[in-house]
Amino acid sequence: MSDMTSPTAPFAIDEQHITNFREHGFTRIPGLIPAEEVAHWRKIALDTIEEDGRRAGMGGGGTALRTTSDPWWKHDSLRDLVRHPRVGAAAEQLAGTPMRVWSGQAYAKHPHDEVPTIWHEDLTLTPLDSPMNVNAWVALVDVPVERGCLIFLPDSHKRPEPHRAEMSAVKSHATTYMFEEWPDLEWYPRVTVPVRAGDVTFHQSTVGHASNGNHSDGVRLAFIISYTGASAIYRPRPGHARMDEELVPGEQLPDGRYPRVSGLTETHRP
Ligand SMILES: O=C(O)CCC(=O)C(=O)O
Repeated sequence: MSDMTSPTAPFAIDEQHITNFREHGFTRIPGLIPAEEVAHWRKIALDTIEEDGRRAGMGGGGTALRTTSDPWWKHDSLRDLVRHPRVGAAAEQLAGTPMRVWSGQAYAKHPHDEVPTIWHEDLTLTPLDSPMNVNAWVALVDVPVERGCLIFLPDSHKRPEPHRAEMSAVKSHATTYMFEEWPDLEWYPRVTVPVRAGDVTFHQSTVGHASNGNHSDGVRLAFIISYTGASAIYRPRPGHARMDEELVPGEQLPDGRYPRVSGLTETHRP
């Protein structure tokens, strides 16, 4: 580990991860969550999806993902994972700017649910103006290639602007919109990132990514935490669903529901 890069961070990530993330748009941090914590969160995530499960939308695209119907703040069980200080600190150090939590959700792909997650970038789906948005994909089980780990397009965040497509494009041709918007991306090398339980991958919202279906006998279980800049402005575009009635277009996000990473504390240990 290198020196602390933020006075509020409980630890510091290796410089190599910062370089990977900024150069290529993503990185994998092995073992960020210890095994006993992973077991605790795995049970909570599975139970919560079981109680409140629905099929994930992904802007109209086909996907086998199951997630919770309600946002994370309505699930006491998920709140501490969304506010995980070490994952937040890593996201902030990678981004190199103060960040806050935007969302967090458990996602399961059940055994032999073989529908892939479409090629997409997250920015188009995000109703925020922020110079940086980061997704942390927390592996709660081992996810080898055949279980549907993430596949990234390295360097795709460096493509020419505009980086955001219209939501109407995602809704009308979800499975092909990304390569129609940015045809060069279809010919970029693709990097498949198998992960062990407790590993976390981080990617920028402008990076193209997808995942295959689950061709294995075990569930693929992950918790995805989305972070945005601490000064992000809520700016929904046509086609964005309204998730939170309290948000005011054109204004910053309230600290209570969307906590700043600098305010996250270690309260959740099992
Ligand atoms: O888990 C998946 O298949 C997709 C995840 C994803 O799109 C993301 O983390 O941004």
